[in-house]
Formats: sequence, C-alpha cells, structure tokens
Amino acid sequence: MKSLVFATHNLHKTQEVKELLAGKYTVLNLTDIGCTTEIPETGTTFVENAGLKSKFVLENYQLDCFADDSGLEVEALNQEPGIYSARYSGGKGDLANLQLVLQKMEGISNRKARFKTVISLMQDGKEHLFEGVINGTLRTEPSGTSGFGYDPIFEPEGYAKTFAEMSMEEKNQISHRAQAMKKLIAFLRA
Ligand code: ITT
Repeated sequence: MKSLVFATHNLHKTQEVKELLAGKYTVLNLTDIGCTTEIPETGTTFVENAGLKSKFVLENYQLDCFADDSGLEVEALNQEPGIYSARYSGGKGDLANLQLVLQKMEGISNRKARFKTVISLMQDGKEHLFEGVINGTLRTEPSGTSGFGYDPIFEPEGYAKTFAEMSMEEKNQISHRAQAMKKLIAFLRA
C-alpha cells in the first residue's frame, strides 16, 4: 500500500484521517517521520497555516505531504477562535479552550458556529488546496466523551447530538475534515 505523510502532531486528527484512508493509504504523521519540531503557524488564515506545515515537511524532509489547518468559527464571536482554536486559552489545552468559548457565549442567543478545515497537499513541488465546512450550533454545556477539541459543545446541523456523542465513524461521515479529505482522495485518484 502507498504511504502518505500527514504533517500533524495531533493524534486525534491522525486517527480520523487513518480511518478515512483505511485500505487505501498508510498514513505517517510527523512523529512517524522523526519530526519533533512544533512547526510555527504564523499565518493569518487556515490556507496560509496549512501551507506552512506542508511546505516545512517538503523543505526539511524532501517528502510530498499534506497538512490540515482547522478550527471553530463562532458567528457571534466574529468567527473566533478560528485559526487560534488550538491556543485560544493561551496554551492551557482543549478543555480550557472550550470553557473560554462557553464563557464568552454566556447570555448570547445566536449559537451558530462552524468547523472549517483546509488541507494543503504538496505534490511534485505544487500546492493543492481542499476545504471542508460543517455548520452547526454551540451547546451551553459540554456533552459526550469521544473526539477532541471543541467536539463536546458542537452540535452539527440536522443532528440532536454533539460530535463528542458520535462514534468516529459517524463523525467521519459528515465532518469538516472528512469533507476536505474526500476531495483530497478524489484528487489523488484522478
Ligand atoms: P497540528 O497543527 O499539529 O495539525 P493542531 O491541534 O495544532 O495540530 P490546528 O492548528 O489545525 O491543529 O488547530 C486545530 C484546533 O481546532 C484543534 O486543536 C481543536 O481545538 C480545533 N479542532 C479542529 N478540528 C476539530 C474537530 O474535528 N473537533 C474538535 N475540535 C477541532
């Protein structure tokens, strides 16, 4: 089976992507290729940050690869935390990030939010971009234990449960990352 390098240190993302590519590609993440560097995400958009990660791997390891930059955009918070999703609470971790969002949303009735993923694929020296978005609403309290990040407070449109109340298979049918990955897979097939 062919292998693909996924430029991430995030084990949850790795697991989701492994599941999406099962039987098609072997996925190697940054740890697997011996990269322990925290690649600086100095861009101001998902597109820029995804590109920084994929290009870092190409430049330093001479490997084609793809990277995902993703996050939660909350309408009433001017699309925050957005590109700062992983470090919204200043590096205190997923739970603190999620609690900060809930705190900022206290008393706000517009609960609309969306998850976005941009994937940057560097292949034969060229960049290809793939995007996925899922709309939903924010709960007032966390619910569910699977997934990661903001999953316990995000209820996707058309469902009566949070991402954290879904199995990985169920989340992978609809999520922002899965949608972007499906476009990447179709591109690789073509
Ligand atoms: P890498 O840069 O190493 O890939 P990261 O966790 O820093 O890992 P990002 O910079 O793309 O990744 O930040 C994504 C953050 O957005 C992530 O840490 C979560 O807080 C949130 N997030 C992204 N996708 C999510 C999902 O499917 N479910 C819940 N939260 C998600």
